[in-house]
Amino acid sequence: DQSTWASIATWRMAYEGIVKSSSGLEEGGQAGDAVEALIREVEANPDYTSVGYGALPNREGEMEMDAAFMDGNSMAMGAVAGIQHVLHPISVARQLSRRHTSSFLVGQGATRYAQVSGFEMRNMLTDRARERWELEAAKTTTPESAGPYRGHDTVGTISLDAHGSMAAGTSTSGLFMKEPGRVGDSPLPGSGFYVDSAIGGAAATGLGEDIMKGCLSYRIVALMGSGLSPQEACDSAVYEFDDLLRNRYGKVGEISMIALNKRGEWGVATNVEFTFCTARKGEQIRILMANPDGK
Ligand code: SD4
Repeated sequence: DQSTWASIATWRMAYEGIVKSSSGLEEGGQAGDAVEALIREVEANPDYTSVGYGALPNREGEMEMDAAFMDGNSMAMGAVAGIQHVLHPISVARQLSRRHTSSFLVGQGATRYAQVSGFEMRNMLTDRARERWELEAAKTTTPESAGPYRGHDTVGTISLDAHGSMAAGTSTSGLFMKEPGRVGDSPLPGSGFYVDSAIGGAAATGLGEDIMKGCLSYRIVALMGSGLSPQEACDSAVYEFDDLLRNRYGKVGEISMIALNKRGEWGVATNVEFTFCTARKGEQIRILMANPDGK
């Protein structure tokens, strides 16, 4: 059914964004616009303490954000890593995706690009974020002790529009108390996200260092391309890679994956417990919980 539209996104924090972007999809809007609108909603909300304004800073008390955007028709991809003082990293990533070269910028170069391109600049550190950093800074002494602070998550989303086009995006401030310059999976195509309108898309949340070892978003899209359902592809990618890392590396961090195919069917798998949001034409927008046992 070419007129089907659908979206899936990580975490409860995506709910308001999924409501907003669904009304655009309902009216015939584009998947890329839905992805950007959803993520902007999360980035602007200081109550969501892991993405955008009011998120949690690195070890030195500075906010460094990662974000990416991909268009599943043209395969155009843009990303930023370690960008600072920019309210909407997703919009910078999307604008970069329209370039053929220099479409993935890091650090000062990314920040400078956003500034000269007229993106809204802001001090992203709220008083509440600074207070939490001060408390944590008193305890954290080495980069190795910076772990995935609970509730410190990435917004990742995949949308299918009524015209059959798909897009994906991510945005995060990465791990709380991360080492300055640390980049997670979220801006890396194939790891934090991937989408191909002819097949479907996937996105990740969890410990980026482990997600990127398995290129899990690409793996899920490839498995869907070889005929697996989104649920089968997510189960296969997450559980097999979780086993592989446990056996060969000795440990594994949190890994949660979402997927959506070109028919609007979705899947999700996790090695911890996590929530996600879904929207599909003709159905109610839902917040759902997944757990390591699969259902
Ligand atoms: C990262 N994957 O930077 C992100 C953080 C995250 O749940 O999603 N945490 O590694």
